[in-house]
Amino acid sequence: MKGILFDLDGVIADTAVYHFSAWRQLIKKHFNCDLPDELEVKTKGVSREDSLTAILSYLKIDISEEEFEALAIEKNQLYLQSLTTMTETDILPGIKSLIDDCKSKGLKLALASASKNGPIILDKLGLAHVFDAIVDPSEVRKGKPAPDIFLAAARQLDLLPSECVGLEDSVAGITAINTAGIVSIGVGGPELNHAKARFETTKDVTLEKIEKVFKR
Ligand code: B16
Ligand code: MG
Repeated sequence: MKGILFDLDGVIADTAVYHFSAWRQLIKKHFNCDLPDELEVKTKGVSREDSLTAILSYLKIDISEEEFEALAIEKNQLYLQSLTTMTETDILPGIKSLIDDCKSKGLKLALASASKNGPIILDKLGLAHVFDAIVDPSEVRKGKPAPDIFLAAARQLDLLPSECVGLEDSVAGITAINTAGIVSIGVGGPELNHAKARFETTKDVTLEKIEKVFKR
């Protein structure tokens, strides 16, 4: 094991809830509809545009390309508003020590997030300097659940997929890691049972446990 590929929202920071709450506000304002909880799983790890497509298709709403673009921009503005008070204290429990342990063992670290806001968030969390590679999701051909972003992360670290482990909180993300031929570790509920190993919370994920899963 030579590299760890981190997802951001839901693994490094608890931003998944802000994403869905921004979608909820937006859809309420424009269409006066309430989004059910089960739609959150479908938007986790999925790009802004793919999330909006999934939401509109669930609501059976058809809009023009211009309206689609305007909604995506407005959603991002709402999301960014919820990040204004974000600081280092918003790093999820156990993640800072996991990163420190990886660094002291000489492991390479990459960020494989679908979020175009990744660099802003890492900056707010004081983690901008930590990663050896940060994949730009707009440079990747297909988003999660396609394997592209994790393959790009391994490539940018100069590693083979088989030398890496990927950490994810989303169904789409675990599928992406598995399809890339990378050892997957899920952080979250039983919807992530397709991961090689799964932990309920970030607190439970230590380097020692990751090493054990990799050797299994
Ligand atoms: P943005 P991750 C993903 O981040 C989120 O899970 C997903 O809900 C969001 O739609 C996507 O980023 C795009 O984010 O609108 O900020 O570009 O989990 O892959 O780190
Ligand atoms: Mg995530």
